[in-house]
Amino acid sequence: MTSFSDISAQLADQAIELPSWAFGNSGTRFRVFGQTGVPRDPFEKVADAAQVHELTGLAPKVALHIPWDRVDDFGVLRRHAQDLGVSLGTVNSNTFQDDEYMLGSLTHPDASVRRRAVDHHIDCIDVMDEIGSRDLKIWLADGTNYPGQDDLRARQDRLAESLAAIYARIGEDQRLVLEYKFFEPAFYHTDVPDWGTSYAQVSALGEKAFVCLDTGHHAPGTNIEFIVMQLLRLGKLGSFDFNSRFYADDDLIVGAADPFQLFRILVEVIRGGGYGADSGVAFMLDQCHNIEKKIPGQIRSVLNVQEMTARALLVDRDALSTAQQAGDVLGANEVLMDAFYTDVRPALAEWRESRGLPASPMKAYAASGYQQKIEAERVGGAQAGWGA
Ligand code: PSV
Ligand code: MN
Repeated sequence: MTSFSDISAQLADQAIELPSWAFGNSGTRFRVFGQTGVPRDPFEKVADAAQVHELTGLAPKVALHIPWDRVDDFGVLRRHAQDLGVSLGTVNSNTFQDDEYMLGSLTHPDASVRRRAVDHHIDCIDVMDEIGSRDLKIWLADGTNYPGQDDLRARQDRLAESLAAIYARIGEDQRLVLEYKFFEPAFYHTDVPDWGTSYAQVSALGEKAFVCLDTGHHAPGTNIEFIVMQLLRLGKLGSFDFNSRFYADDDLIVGAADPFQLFRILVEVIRGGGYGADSGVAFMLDQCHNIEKKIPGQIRSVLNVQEMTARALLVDRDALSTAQQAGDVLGANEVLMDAFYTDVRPALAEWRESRGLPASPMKAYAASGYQQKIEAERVGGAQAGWGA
C-alpha cells in the first residue's frame, strides 16, 4: 500500500494555472450577475489570483485572455504579478466576439477575415514575448449551424493554412495548444470538435504544437481518461482546461460534478508521465463563478485538483499491475478504489502546515478580510466581466 509520506514530495510539484476571467463577473445567456468587489482591470484580477496562490501554494500562474486583459504596458503587469508572488502564463486568443467572425475566423471563407484572425494571434504572440509566456491557447467558435452552409472540407483546409501561418511565428521556447469542443456556439458542426481533429491539425504543424483538453468539452458519457491516455501516449497532450459539467460547457468547479471522473483522469495523467514540472502538460482551470464568490471558488477548485491528485498518486502501482497481469479483475479494481476512497484531507492539511500554509485555505481566506477589503475599495469604474 502506498502511504501519504511516499507521495508528499510529489505533491510539491503541483502547479495549477488560474484563468483571469474567473475573477470577473460571468453568467449565462440569461443573466450576468454582478458581484461587489470584482476586479476592474487586469491588475486587480492578478491581485485576486495571487491570493489563491498565497493561501494554497498551488497556483503560481495566471492565464490571460486577449483583448480582455490588454494593458498599455505588459512589462508593468508582469512586474505587478512578480511583486505579488505569481507570474503570467498562457495567453488565450479571442476570435469569437467580433462581427467579422460571425461565419468563422481561421476557417472563414473570406481570406481577408482569416488574415485578420491570424494577425490577432500574432499580436497574442507579441504579448507572450513581453510577458515571458510559453503557451498560446487557441479555442475557436468556428463552425456552421446548417447543413450545406459551408464546405466542411474546405474549412478544414483553411484552418490548416491559418494555423500554419500562426505557428510560423511561434518562438523557440513557445508552444501552440489547440483546444477542441464538440458543439457551441455552432450547432451543426464545429471545426475542431474532437481530440482527433485537434491532433491531426497540431501534428501537421510540428513539435511545438499540442492538444488542449477541456474536460467540459465532451459529449455525456465520453471516457475522457481514455483520451488523456491516448494523447499522452502520442506525446501531444499540451494542457488541460479543468472544470465540471453536468449538461454542457457548464464551467463549474472542477471535481464538483464527478469527483471519480477527475480521479480517473489524474490516474491516467500520472500513469502517462503527464504530472510534474517537466511533463510538458499544463494544468489550467477554465471556470466561471456565476453565483458563488470568485476567489473562494478558485481556492476550492485548486484544492479539489490537489485532493484527487493525492488520491491518484496513492494508487499502488505494483499491486495494480500484479493484479492486471494475473487477470484478477476485481482485485485490480479494488486497488484503484482503495486509493479513490482514501480521505486525504487531514494529511493534506498537515502537509500544508508543514510548508507554512494554512491548514484550511478556505477558512484562512474567510478570516483574512481580503473579501471585505476589495468590496469596500473597488467602488466606481467598470467591473471586469465575461467579454470585458
Ligand atoms: C468557450 O467554450 C471557452 O470556455 C473555451 O473553453 C476557452 O478555453 C475559454 O472559453 C476561454 O476562451
Ligand atoms: Mn477551455
